[in-house]
Amino acid sequence: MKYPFACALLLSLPGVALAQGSMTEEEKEQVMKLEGAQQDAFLQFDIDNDGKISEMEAQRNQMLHQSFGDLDRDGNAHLSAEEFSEWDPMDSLRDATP
Ligand SMILES: [Ca+2]
Ligand SMILES: [Ca+2]
Repeated sequence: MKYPFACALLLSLPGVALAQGSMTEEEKEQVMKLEGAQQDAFLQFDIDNDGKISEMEAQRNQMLHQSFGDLDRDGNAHLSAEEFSEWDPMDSLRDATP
């Protein structure tokens, strides 16, 4: 009865199994890259370099423009880096798909 015991042990430690099984060094690197890419994107949208994205600047990307109102939490018509970091392009895609 060695085998069922091993299974139960694995099931009781999902966090360990997940950390070891699903997150390879390569994947970690990709997550880092994604986070870096979002920073790059912010800089690309911030044309006048004032550290925030105006609605005019957001208009360059239809998906960002669509989410602009939601992302602008304090309603100052600008997205700070923090507000921009909440943007999930996939979210806009889901909303746009009936
Ligand atoms: Ca700007
Ligand atoms: Ca804002």
